[in-house]
Amino acid sequence: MALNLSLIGAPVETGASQPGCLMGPDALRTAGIIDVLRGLGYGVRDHGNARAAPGNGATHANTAIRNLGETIAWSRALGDMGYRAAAEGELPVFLGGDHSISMGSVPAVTRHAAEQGREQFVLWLDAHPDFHTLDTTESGNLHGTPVAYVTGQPGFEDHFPPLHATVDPRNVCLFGIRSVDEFERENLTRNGVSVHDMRAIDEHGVPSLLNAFLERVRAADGRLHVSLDVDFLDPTIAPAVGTTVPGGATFREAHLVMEMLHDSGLVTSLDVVELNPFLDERGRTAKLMVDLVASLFGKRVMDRPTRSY
Ligand code: 6HN
Ligand code: MN
Ligand code: MN
Ligand code: MN
Repeated sequence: MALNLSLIGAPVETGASQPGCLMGPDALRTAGIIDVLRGLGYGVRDHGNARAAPGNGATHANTAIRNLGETIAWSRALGDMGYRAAAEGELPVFLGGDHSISMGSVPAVTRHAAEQGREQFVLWLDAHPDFHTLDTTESGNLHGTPVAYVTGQPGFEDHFPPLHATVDPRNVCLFGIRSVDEFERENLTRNGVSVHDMRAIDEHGVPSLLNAFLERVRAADGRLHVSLDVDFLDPTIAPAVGTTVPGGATFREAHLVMEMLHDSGLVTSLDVVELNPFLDERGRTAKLMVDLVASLFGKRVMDRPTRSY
């Protein structure tokens, strides 16, 4: 792992149904993310919160879509910032913001990977596949679309920034999934996306499923982007998200994922998304997210003081 981390605040809520994710980056800072990462020995550069140009009023034939112009502007701004951080050799950490921020972060790192002749892989830790296109989303919430956009599914090209390189859908691993819309189900299978739903995690456990994916990344000498949605976690431990789904990852399952990612040495960029501090209980979800990030960057059980959230 690179030693310098670039924190990019992405105060975005245009892709979500409820307001509040705008406060996500500041809540993660309040929960101590910078000191925790410095304490683990990293150089941390906090770029502060990004800003986007005003939305251009873009519209779409699918009239359910909300905040299209604003979300396009965010994807452009974060795409530029993220690419610069990656090109400078830093490890970008995108602090969301709703999951539409990945329409900037993933294209940014995928562009950098392509320029280095490296293959990009994506581990998507989420209750949802986020595989709608602009034509299929019924909620109109664009946080349900980033995986489709970054893998080059049709219909984004007239609207969102052109992709310098797409992610091969077979290089995407969805992990923790338990709420899939009909269109997503069919199209995920057709595109060869790996889907490890909660049933698979119950049955096989985190290690065998995650190790198989990490081995593929290693064999390809790939770069690995991790996108961590708060709703990957069970709502009983992580209430601060607008799209809770019961039956999510437990505290230890989530930490184990992070610990294995650290040990792999493969992670080259990260999103922390969907934290809605307005829905939190005394900061417990924000603190849990920071603790999970700490595990991903090398904090171990033996370093961990006993603490409750
Ligand atoms: N997320 N599939 C649902 C929709 O509205 O399209 C949920 C999307 C959730 C998005 O959790 O980032
Ligand atoms: Mn998501
Ligand atoms: Mn989700
Ligand atoms: Mn179109």
